[in-house]
Amino acid sequence: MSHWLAQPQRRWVGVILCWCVVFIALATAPRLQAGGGPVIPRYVSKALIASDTGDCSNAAQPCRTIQYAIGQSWPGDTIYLSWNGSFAAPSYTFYEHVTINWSLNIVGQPVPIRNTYIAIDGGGPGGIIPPGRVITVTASVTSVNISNVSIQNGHAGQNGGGLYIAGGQVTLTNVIVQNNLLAAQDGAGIYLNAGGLTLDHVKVRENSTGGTGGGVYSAGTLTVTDSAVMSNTANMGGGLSLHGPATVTNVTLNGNSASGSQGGAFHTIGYNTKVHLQNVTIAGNTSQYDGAAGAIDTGSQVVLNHCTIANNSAGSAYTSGLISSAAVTLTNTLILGTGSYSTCSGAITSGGHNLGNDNSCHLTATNDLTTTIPLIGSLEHNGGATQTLALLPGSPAIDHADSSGPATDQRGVARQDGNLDGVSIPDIGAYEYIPLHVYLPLILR
Ligand SMILES: [Ca+2]
Repeated sequence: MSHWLAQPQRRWVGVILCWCVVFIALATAPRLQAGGGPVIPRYVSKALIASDTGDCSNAAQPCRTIQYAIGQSWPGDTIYLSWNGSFAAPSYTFYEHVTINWSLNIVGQPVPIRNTYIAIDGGGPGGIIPPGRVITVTASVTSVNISNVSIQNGHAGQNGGGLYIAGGQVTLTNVIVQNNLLAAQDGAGIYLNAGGLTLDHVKVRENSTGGTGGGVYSAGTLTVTDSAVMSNTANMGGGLSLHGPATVTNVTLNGNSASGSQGGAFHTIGYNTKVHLQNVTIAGNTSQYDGAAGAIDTGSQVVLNHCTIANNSAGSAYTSGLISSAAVTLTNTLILGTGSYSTCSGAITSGGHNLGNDNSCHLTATNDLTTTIPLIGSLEHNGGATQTLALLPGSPAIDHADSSGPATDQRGVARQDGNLDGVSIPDIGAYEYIPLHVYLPLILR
């Protein structure tokens, strides 16, 4: 009996069926970078039971390395870095060089216990793995969120010692970026090449390079909130090196140093770059080179509202506060220089209600105070997420600002009536003075 299809036709049907099977198999197989897969939690631990087998989705059988778990993940997955369970050694370190190629959430667990944390460590000089960058985020990501970890001891021979971001939107929450080291490249702590970076409740501290940007080098869009940039060093831009737009709110930059020039706390480059600072404290930063600004050196449009700039220093005899070669606007800002040289130099416009210790900051607008002693305390924890410089009783900054700023100060304290005259008026600077209320005892009749 002959088949209803001739031999050549049967061969073609077979080929088509085979391709259909292949197509269906491809369409239904997990595609790691194509997106659209189910969001699955992945677990990584270095407890004894952990091993790099399976897909890391079973919390009772975690994987051992972050990079293996990333290889198992789908875009949008969350990778949990678990605690090892020991109260004797609650801090926990993953020694790895991690590359993130697609959108992910990486969460350290638990939330830090008494100042301990889970760390991702790049090996550093003399570390237990060869030194390298800690985390690389490639340009193919859309969104990466990293929380509750320390990114530390990166030691790369390229830009970005702790974290390099090629593109996408990256958010760090409750993260410490510390002790990352470069020889002469840029962005010892973090290098943002393009895209956006948000830092929320982040400490960027003690990162160092002989290049530019000790804490963060940003060529993208940078947003910093409720965070501290402290004790970083670089040749230029000790704390921050800003080459793109930035919004900095409720932040302290302190103890950063530029060994060459251009800004102990931060510098900006690019006239069309706009940088906004609000409720920001800039204290104790240094530039060691003559002709450089101890605190801020700007080549961009920088707008400061309710900032406190004090106790910064520069070279043997130069500007300790602010140098502007572009356009800076100061409003409700307290700026106090050190040494015998001027506090400010360059193009500065007053938006009013500022306080300066000399006449160099172009404070000629409504209600500006010049050659005024501000009466401030030293940098310390006064509440809120960051250290601040408190206004002392009787400070002329109290109740002398306007209401163009936010309703709260850097700590989250409401702007209020400081001299108890019944009128609520904000104070100059990042700190709002809380008056001592005296209640007379009730007289019983
Ligand atoms: Ca007030």
